[in-house]
Amino acid sequence: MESKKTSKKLTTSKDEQLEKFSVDYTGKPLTTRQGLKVNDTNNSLKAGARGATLLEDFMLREKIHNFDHERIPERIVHARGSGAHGYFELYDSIEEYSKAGIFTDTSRKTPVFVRFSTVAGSKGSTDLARDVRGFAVKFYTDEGTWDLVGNNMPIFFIQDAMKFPDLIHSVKPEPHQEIPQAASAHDTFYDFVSLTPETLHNQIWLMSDRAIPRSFRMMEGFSIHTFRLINKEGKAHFVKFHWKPKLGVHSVTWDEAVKISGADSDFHRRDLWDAIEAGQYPEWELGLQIVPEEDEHKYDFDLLDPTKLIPEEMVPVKVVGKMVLNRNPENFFAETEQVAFMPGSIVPGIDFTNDPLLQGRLFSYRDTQLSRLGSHNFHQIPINRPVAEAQNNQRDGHMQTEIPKGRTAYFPNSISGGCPYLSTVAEGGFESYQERIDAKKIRARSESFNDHFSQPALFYRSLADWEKEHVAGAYTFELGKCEFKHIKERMLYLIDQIDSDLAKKVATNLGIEVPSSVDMPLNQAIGADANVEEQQPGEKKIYLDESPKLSQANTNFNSIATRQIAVLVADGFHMGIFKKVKEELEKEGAMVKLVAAHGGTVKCDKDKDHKVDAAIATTESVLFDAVYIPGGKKSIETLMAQAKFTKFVNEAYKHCKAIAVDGEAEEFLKSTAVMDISDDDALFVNGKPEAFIKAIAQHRNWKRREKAENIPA
Ligand code: HDD
Repeated sequence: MESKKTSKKLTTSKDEQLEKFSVDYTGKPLTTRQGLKVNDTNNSLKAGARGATLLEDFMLREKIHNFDHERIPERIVHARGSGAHGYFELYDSIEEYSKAGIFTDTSRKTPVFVRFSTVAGSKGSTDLARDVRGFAVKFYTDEGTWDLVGNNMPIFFIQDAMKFPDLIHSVKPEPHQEIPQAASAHDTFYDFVSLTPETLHNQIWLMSDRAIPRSFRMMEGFSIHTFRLINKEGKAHFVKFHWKPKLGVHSVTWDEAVKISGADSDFHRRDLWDAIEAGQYPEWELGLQIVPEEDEHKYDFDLLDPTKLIPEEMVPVKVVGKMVLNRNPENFFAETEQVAFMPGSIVPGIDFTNDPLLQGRLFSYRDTQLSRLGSHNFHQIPINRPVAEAQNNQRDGHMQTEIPKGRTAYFPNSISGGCPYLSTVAEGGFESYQERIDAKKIRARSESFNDHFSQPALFYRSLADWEKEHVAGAYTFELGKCEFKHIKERMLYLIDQIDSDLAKKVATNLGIEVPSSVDMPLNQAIGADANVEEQQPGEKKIYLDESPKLSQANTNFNSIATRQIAVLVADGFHMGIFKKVKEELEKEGAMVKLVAAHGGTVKCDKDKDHKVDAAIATTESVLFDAVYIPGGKKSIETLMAQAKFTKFVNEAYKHCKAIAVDGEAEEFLKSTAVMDISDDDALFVNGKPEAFIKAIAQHRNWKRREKAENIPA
């Protein structure tokens, strides 16, 4: 018999539901799938010890049969992902906007399951690819499941779902050789992008640091689409949803991303898991940008156009609640792999708009689960079960695991007393928003979707200098990987429309000129009979000089919680000051890790053993946020004798991280490539822990970047 598992703290109704399906084999005998006890699972049944294997061997057949079918198709996009359980709490009712229980009942703790992902790579690809990150939240509400399936960037590449297969085919590995994996830096992607100017806004975000987050816990999330909130009176407001991470929005540099991919390609997955195991639960606040229906046409862009954001300076984000992730899945496949998100899952009080990208998504997600999970009964898989009661007359099919009682499976019926019965709107029955529609059936794009340059330009203008440099570097890398000159030129032509300096910089790096005109067969991107002249992007509009909220330079820099601090030590390290530094760092929630010349334990100057977290041979500085080196003559001599410690410090310096040293470690620091110890806000020799902590919270000292850039690490 399988026993129930009770080791984890169950905090929500979904946790309790899942617990009923959890099994724990501790202390149990091995059996076949039929419950038969097994006495040998190492040898097949044979005619003699060396003889042929017998067909009779049902145990062999069962074991191999199961193995043969273990894999399911990975997601066509967002295949690589990591999930966690948690809950959502509302601060104050917003019943004036929405009647949804989740937005009116402050006493609720609504269970959530969240899956973060990259988009292009396969299931086993690196976490640190330059890519958009998926941010999908399943709310198990009392009125049914609501899936908010967003990304970490507030806009999307295309305006119509019809183009999604083309977009994805262009970014996925090229079909003839299946190269490159988890990378947009190749010809087919830029061929498509450069022929499809609507992609430029998301494209420039992809070139920014948002595409290489420090952690899933340090990313924003966005619904992208404008949705509707509906109140009890049936009045609607447009809404865009935002997730704001408590830890701020932070990224790694491209050089780190490349190196992390080798040092720990599970970096983001591990980071999420470890933070939750350590009780450092990641938190986001949910914010709403609300626009009255009357203001639908007030803006210089169309609210239904998913390639446009509403600058927060124009419509502020109203924070309404918070989400906490407090439990890791018990089993990756059962939960994170089998979870099925569908933007079509909504609840009364929330409704769709006519955003043509959203409309197409409403079909795609349900459809894809069938090929991924194999049966339309995928909603019965424990992670996909609603917490709200679910009953209807949809029946049978592969893997039906429920036993519906009774004689009827149709509606209306009298035999079952009309059950399951209908609910009035007042009782919670869902009613679609009664939007007036009076239009011709037409296969076309609205002219109000035409402006493809104003918002990428606003984004670029709003970035700090160091962020702009990163964008130029990213374009250089990505276009540098393209083979076709005409594709690079078409991209440069389009970048030039966004910002001429940026285009010039990238062109110089590529060793080509920014062209003044290019062959742009726009009716490929619009429609064979489209009037291309009319569809040309018009003048760039400046409806805001800058949107500071778009820059990571203006995020939270108030915490070092969960930051990984490497302490470089060898036998004889000085325990005195280190103890104080460690206490101070840990008090602020940082994770202090001893990186030593060898594994096992290392002795301090008090002759005490300290557990080593990582031997230098097994780790890299790119996996840490800051470095501390305590003094101790013998320890420092050992560190200085091993080149990898010097490389560790050089790289931390190159990546503009905080470094603090005490005592004899100053000598070590001077022997590295670190420059101008006195003139750096994030370098400390015999300094105060408080100053070190402040510098770590700043994430990076970008002022150092010019000096650090040329360090050959
Ligand atoms: Fe999508 C998965 C986000 C447009 C079709 N999408 C998927 C996931 C995320 C997004 C986060 C992973 C969910 C998970 O963790 O299981 N997708 C977006 C966003 C979009 C978007 C924010 C635009 C605003 N997607 C989009 C379009 C289509 C799809 C236009 C198709 C017409 N997306 C899919 C899919 C996936 C998917 C093929 C793959 C696996 C799955 O659905 O469950 O159906």
